[in-house]
Amino acid sequence: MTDAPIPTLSSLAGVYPVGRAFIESARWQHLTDEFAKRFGHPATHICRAPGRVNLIGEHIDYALFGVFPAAVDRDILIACAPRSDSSEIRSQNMDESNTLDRPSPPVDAWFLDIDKRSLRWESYVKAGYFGVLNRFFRSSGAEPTGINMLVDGTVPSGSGLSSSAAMVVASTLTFLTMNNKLAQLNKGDLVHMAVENEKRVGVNSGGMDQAASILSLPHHPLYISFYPKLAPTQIPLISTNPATCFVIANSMKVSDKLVNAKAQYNLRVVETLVGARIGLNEKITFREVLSRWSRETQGSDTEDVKALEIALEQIIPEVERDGLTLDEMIEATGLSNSNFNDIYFSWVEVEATYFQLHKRAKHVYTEALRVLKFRKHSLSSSSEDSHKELGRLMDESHASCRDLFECSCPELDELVVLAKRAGAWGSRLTGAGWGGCTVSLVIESEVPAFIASIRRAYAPYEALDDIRLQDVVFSTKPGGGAGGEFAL
Ligand code: NG1
Ligand code: MG
Repeated sequence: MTDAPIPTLSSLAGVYPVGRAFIESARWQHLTDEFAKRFGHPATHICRAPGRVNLIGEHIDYALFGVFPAAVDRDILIACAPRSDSSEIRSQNMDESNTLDRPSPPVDAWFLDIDKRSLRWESYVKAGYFGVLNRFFRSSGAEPTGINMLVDGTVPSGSGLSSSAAMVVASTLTFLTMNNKLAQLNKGDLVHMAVENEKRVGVNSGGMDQAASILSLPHHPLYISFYPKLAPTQIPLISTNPATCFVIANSMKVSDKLVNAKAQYNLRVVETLVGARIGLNEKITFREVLSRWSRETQGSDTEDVKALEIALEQIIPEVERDGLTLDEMIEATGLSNSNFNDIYFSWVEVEATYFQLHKRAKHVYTEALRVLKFRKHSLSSSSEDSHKELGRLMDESHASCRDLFECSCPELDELVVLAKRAGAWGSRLTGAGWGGCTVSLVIESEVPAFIASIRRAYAPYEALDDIRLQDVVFSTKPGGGAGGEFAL
């Protein structure tokens, strides 16, 4: 794995003085025109951050195992300019139904009222603002600049393509740029900041989405490991014969992670953390368990296919396979009720009758193994056998998400079956699940037939016209991260 120095943020080309020749797309032009119309003066910058599709490695970033996402070309753009008259923030959205045009609360209140119970775009803007205020203004007493901003997004929300991370990254970049703080950070700092910022909105996520949105390069999926520290490796796409691409299909079931976090995402974070400590009696993640185990048995800390294969036999916690009640789970950890509550429930709300430590652990280790195999095959060859193997790993990943991690839903399962029937090498849910999108590996020349076949068979697509259909099923190749393709 390369561990190259991370470039400074000032070289980050996601932040562009408006008027530069490369801002040529109609959308960018329309956004800047609209900004001038609404605020009565031109925008000075546009900050851009893309969504991402996760190719494989689901729900293992917060267990600190490596994942394999790629940025997509759908993104969030924020046109912005400083205000000369006050330190107010005014933020509007090109989508009129999404307008928030209220002054921000006074900065000294240190309270940017984020409503954690509903999915609202401005919460992510506020989360970005909070992080920048906290880091640069809280103790210095300096006054942040007022900002007008206009947001335009093409990443569908609640679809597993990380519109939330794109929004947090774009907003964090906006506040950094407007306050002249970019040069003080590098891209790694920005990833960490965006991860912390997004947690303020109420989901205790790992770092995959923000890292993919910031660190991706065009034509390169990203292998990201999180242990012992964040380490991105951009994997060049090899040209394959036949040429393949990824097709994203939106199930049109919105996955409302904030509303359901207690019984879904945050619950899984707790189950995987508690599962990791069984038998060890300390707060630890599954990746660290592997590390300790491999040091003890093999003399060094390895995360490779062999180590994971052996680990699978030996370190999945032996706990009740049908799940544990809360009391049983606490007993299995050896902690007192109050210690358990302090460590695992003080920062998160969860709700469950049974906690499934065994199934979740099995998913995490098998998925981590699949990521390593996927990485190996995506690098090694362009043969048809390789495609088959990548597809098979994607299929297995979906089955594991469905049966062991229980983060799928009937709509996603149906789309996966239809994709396989339509000829995909492999197909799986992408992102947190419980709704949102699938991703399928498809031969490029077969994409139109593939999409037509899914359209005929998937009932929610029946009523869609051609234009609307392109919004919900489309092929994609790995795109550039927050501005990376426009290097200055
Ligand atoms: P989505 O829901 O697709 O944004 C979430 C987490 C990721 C990762 C995936 C599951 C956030 C911001 N992101 O992604 O970190 O854990 O689920 O693999 O919550
Ligand atoms: Mg998200």
